Order: sequence, then structure tokens, then C-alpha cells
Amino acid sequence: MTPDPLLAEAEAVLRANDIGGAYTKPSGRLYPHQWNWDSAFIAIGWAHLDWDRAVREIDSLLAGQWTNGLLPHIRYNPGVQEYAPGPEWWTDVPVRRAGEVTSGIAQPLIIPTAVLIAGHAQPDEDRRLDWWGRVFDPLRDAVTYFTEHRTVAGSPLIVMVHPWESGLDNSPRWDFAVRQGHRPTRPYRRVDTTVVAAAERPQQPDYDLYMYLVELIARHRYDMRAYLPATPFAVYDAMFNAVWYRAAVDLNRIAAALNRPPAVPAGALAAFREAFTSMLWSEQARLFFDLDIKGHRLIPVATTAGLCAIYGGLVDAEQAAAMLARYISRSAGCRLLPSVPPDEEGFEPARYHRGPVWVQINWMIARGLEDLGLNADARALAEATLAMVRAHGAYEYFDARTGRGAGDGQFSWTAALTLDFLRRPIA
Ligand code: 2M8
Repeated sequence: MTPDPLLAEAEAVLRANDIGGAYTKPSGRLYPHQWNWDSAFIAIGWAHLDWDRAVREIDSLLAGQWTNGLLPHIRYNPGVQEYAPGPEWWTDVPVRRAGEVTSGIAQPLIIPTAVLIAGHAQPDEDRRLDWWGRVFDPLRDAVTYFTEHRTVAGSPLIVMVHPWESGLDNSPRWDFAVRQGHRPTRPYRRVDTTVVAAAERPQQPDYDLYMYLVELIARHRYDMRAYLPATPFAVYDAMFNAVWYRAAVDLNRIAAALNRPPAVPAGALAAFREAFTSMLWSEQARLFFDLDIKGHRLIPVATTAGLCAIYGGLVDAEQAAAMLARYISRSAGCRLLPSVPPDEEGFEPARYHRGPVWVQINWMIARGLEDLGLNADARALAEATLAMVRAHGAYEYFDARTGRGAGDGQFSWTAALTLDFLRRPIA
């Protein structure tokens, strides 16, 4: 059988974005540094091509870890200037290793799950366990950073403090905060709209909020207990929390393989699960919503983030199937899955996280469906995703109406997860 040409295309994207064999930039032009959840997905792709390269991807991400365990959302390459905001906005970051240059916020914690999946791609058990043994402590610190520094008022849910932390930056879920009109005190530059069409990127009021919060976080010296009372933006993000939960469960699997105690005890996971459903589930929408902690209210905006409890393993098969069916029934006329359904007020089919289809989200939901035994749904989603990449290329995202590629091209996680779908097909 001739190999699927998509395999070679995806491999070429990862190789083209490989920076010195150490980290993989997310895309050709827009994102030159190392991003947190990008690199986790990318490591899964590398594991199918070159296992040692996957290990280096994770090592280089872990090199940016802070003394309190935080794995920052960007690990800057000091030799590169073509991205804004640069590290000058994130002063005095408490990195473990002198000389590391990072941002001061988190991103969805995919890394423990990626290390579990990439580890299983290594058939030699000794090599796999050696690697897991070496990265276990930093991963445990990355998981428990959130329980130690990001919980409030007795709830076990994790507080997210910046739209960039969500990874879905200009999601209409954050419009409530954008509308408050916050602005930074200093002027800032944007590079993104010189690289891709402004119509596919966040707008000025979104960036004003991002930069306002960057200043506020840096001014509080990254001390979340001091920052939280002062910020207008603190949410329980349904996806961020689902991803954290799965990270904790997957790290516990690694701990079991290493004969170590669990990173997060079973009782804490059960309490988390209970809180997640009781605080974030909307029976009416058949979806999880986010909670605005400052406003003491659910944010009633449906997006794929609300489906990620399926990836997290926080719902059973029946609930997952019902959530997915409702979401798809709201998405008529769209490629699957639109990041925002077209009947939502904030829907824009080609603007970044406000409608387009994203491969990493489809991958998360498909893998979650597969874990629940919903293989036909999982396979249909994987096939729809691959068809789009096959037709249009490894784009950052895809117009929800037409499937046209949007944002930057040569996108690493699109390529890496395409490889994973092809090399580890859903049964
Ligand atoms: C996008 O975010 C960065 C800021 O972190 C940006 O727009 O400059 C998001 O899609 C984020 O989820 C992603 O990790 C990053 C790199 O792909 O780009």
C-alpha cells in the first residue's frame, strides 16, 4: 500500500518548524517562540517520527519552569524579536534556571497527557520508565501549582486569570471583560495583523484587555493571592479545568507505572469532579459553561470549550453523546466542530476563536469520545478533521462555513495531531 501523502506533508511541517532540534515553533511566521500547549501536542506528533525528538520538545518546555511550579505559556527564544508582546512585559519572572526568559501566565496543561501518550509510543519499557522517572517531579509541580496557587474560597476548581491562559484568546466567552474597556498604561505594538489578515485575528479592544491584564499581573509580581482581589478577570474555564483534571489523572497513571504515590490523591479528584459538574453544568444548554468569579455568574456562551469535559473524562458516555448531539444540531451549515455554534451572538466563521474549526480541539474531543467507547462518533470527527486538512493544508484554523484554511499556514499542532490520527487511528 502506498503511504498516505498526508503523512509526509505533516512531517514536513514539523521539520520546517523545528528550531535547532530543541523546540518546535507553532507556525511558520506568526509564532516564533515555544508555546506551552502547542509543544505538548507537537511532542505527540514527534513521538511517531523520532521519539528522542519528542523527549527534547518536553525537556525544553520544562526548562522554563518557575520556582513555584508554573509552566509558563511562552518560553521565549531570546534571539528572536518578531513577536509582541516580548519578554520586556514580563519582568523578573521567578524561573528555576537562570537565563530562562518566559511569560508570566499558564496555558491548558496538556503536557502530562502528552508525556503519557508519547511514553506509550516507546516500545522499550526501560527507556519509557527512565524518561517518566526523570520528568515526574517537574510535571507533579506543574499540576500542583494550580491547586496551591489557583484556588479560592474552598472550591477545588482552578482559577484562570488571563484570556491567553485559555488558549482560546478572543472567545466570545470573554466579551464581558472586553466590554469593560480596560486599557494598559503603556503603548504596545501588534505584529500579528501584519502577518495574517486582521479580519481573522482578535480586535483592538481584545488586545487592550490582554495588555491591561499583563501589566496588572506583572505589577503584582505574579502573586495570585495579591492579584485576584484586584483583577476584573478571574474565571473557572470549563476547558482549562477539564484539561487540568485529565492531566492529574494521567500523571497518576505515570506515578502508578513508577510505583510512586499519586500526584493528586483520589479524594481530591472526586471532590474536583463533583464541583466541576455542580458549578459549571447547564442542563438547559446540555453543555458546560464558564463561571465569572467576580460577577458570581455562569457565562452563558456555548463554545467547544464546554465539550472538553469529554476529553477530561468528566462525563459518562451517555452525557457525552447528548452534549455532542446538541452541539452538532446547533452547527447546521458548518464544518465540524465550529468553535462557536452559528446561532451564538458572537459567532464569526473566520475570526480566530470565534467560530473557526480547530484541529487540536477536535482531536481532544475525538480522543475523549474514543476513551468513552463512542468510537463511531470519534471516528466521524477525526475523519471530518483530516478531510479539511487534506483539502486545504495544515492551517492554524479553518473557516467554519467553507473549510478554507485561515490564520497562519504550516501549523505545527495541526500537523502533529494529523500524524497522531493517521498513525494511531480510532478503532
Ligand atoms: C495563540 O495565542 C497567542 C498568545 O498566546 C497569540 O495570539 O499571539 C492561541 O491560539 C494559543 O492558543 C496558541 O497557543 C498560540 C500559539 O499557537 O497562539
